[in-house]
Order: sequence, then structure tokens, then C-alpha cells
Amino acid sequence: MADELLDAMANLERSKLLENVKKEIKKGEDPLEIIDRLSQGLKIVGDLYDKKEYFLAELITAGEIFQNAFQEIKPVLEKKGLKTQVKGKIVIGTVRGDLHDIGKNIVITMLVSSGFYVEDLGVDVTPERFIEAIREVNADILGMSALLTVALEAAKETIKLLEKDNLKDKVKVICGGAAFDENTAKKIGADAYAKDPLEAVKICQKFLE
Ligand code: B1M
Repeated sequence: MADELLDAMANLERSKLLENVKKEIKKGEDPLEIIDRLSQGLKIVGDLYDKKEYFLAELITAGEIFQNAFQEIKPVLEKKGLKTQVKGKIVIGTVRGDLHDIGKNIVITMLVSSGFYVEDLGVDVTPERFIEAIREVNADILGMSALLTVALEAAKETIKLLEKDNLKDKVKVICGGAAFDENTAKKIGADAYAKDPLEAVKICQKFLE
């Protein structure tokens, strides 16, 4: 069956998309399910960009439209948080050289509504800035997001710096975003990889048990 939500995202139809998102929310659809369908639409946008049927302008528009839709979803997602007894501090950011932050921001919304303190460093975060922030807030967990394959090197460097500064045993590292999978995360020395926000919250809760 055709998915109007996914199609509207892939075809960059802003008003149709917002209308459908509102409809789904009203119907009581799971906010994470809506995000997943929109992400699949964004994946199609990425594929069309690869095939040179879409260009940078369309990639930018797609990002903006998703953010508009997320504003509708955010309050519902905030209510969904998995309330946790353990309050942990997380420093999170998109690694150096990478400006993608849509997925990271969804993960943050979910972490905050689950009771974590989150220090968001934004995008293009250097290894040095990550370490500085970990010390500033005395963080328990470091979260790194990356979508560009070339940005993996920066994530690896960050973990190396964490080791060099004797923080690796104190701070658990979780990675996510399309540049990672279980293997790459393990290879660079991360403690965990999360494929989506729900998994990210569950892993962070486990880290603190
Ligand atoms: Co970019 N881009 N982009 N882009 N972009 C990709 C990633 C790409 C796969 C598209 C493609 O070619 N098929 C490709 C990367 C190829 C590669 O390296 N393998 C690409 C490229 C090439 C580029 C540029 C180089 C294009 C150019 O300039 N010529 C450029 C790079 C800029 C830079 O970063 N230095 C660029 C720019 C952009 C925009 C700025 C226009 C825009 C981003 C806007 C923004 O983020 N504010 C953009 C977009 C929108 C995309 C696609 C279409 C969508 C990404 C997205 O937001 N997905 C993307 C195509 C794709 O992903 N297939 C693409 C939805 C989001 C909800 O999913 O981020 O995966 P995601 O997050 C998920 C999970 O991964 C997880 O939870 C989220 C929710 O489920 N997760 C975590 C994410 N972070 C986590 C952290 C965790 C745990 C889980 O713990 C810490």
C-alpha cells in the first residue's frame, strides 16, 4: 500500500506532508513510527541525489521540510520518554566535518524526555571540544553522531583522545547515524552502536545501571 507520508517526504511536498503528519498524530500513531516513515522518505531523497535526479537544493529543502514536520511530532515524542530512575549526564554532538543534525536532535529529544541531562555541542564538533565538555559537565556518557563516511575518522580520533586523557574507563561511548554500524562502532573503540533513538535511550540506561 502506498505510504502518503513517505511519498510526500520523498517528493518534497511540504503542505501535504504536514497535513499527513498532523493526521497521523491525531490518529494516535506512534511518533517513532512516523519518524521512521519520514526517514525512509529522506533515504529516497538521498538515493535520488546519488542518481543526480535531485541536487543540493533538494537535499537542503528535504532537511527543512523534515525539521518542520518534526516540530509537530516533538511534543508527542516528549511525552513518550522512557522515564529512568538513573539520572546520567550525556555530552553529544555530530563529529568534526559533519553538519547533519536531524537524527541527533531526535535522539536528544528522546534522551531528555527520558530523564537524562544532555549537553548538546551541535555539529562539526572537534575531538578537543568533546573532551573539554566531558570535563566541564563531568559526563557519564559521550554520544557521537555521524552520517558522512569521511567523518568516521574524527570519531576515532575523539575516542583516542579520550583514552589519552584517561577518561575512557569513566565515560561510556555510544555512536549512531548512517556512517556507523555495529562493526565500525566496535572498530573505533566505542562501547555501543544504536540504530535509532529508542535503542540509544535503552543503551544509555544500561550504561548507568
Ligand atoms: Co547529506 N548526505 N550531505 N545533507 N544527507 C547524506 C548523509 C548522504 C547519504 C546522501 C547520499 O548521497 N545518498 C550523503 C553521505 C554519503 C556518505 O558519506 N556515505 C550526503 C552528502 C554527500 C552530503 C554533502 C557532502 C552534499 C554536498 O554538499 N555535496 C553535504 C555534507 C555537508 C557536511 O556535513 N559537511 C550534505 C548536506 C546535507 C544537508 C545540510 C543539505 C542536509 C542535512 C540537514 C541537517 O541535518 N540539518 C542533508 C540531508 C537531509 C541528507 C539525507 C538526505 C538525510 C539525512 C537525515 O537527516 N536522515 C542523507 C541521506 C540518507 O541518510 N540516506 C544525506 C533522517 C534522520 C532521522 O536519520 O540521521 O540516520 P539519521 O538518524 C537516525 C539514526 O541514524 C539514529 O537515530 C536517528 C533517528 O532514527 N541516530 C543516532 C543518528 N544519530 C545518532 C546518534 C546516536 C544514536 C542514534 O547516539 C549518539
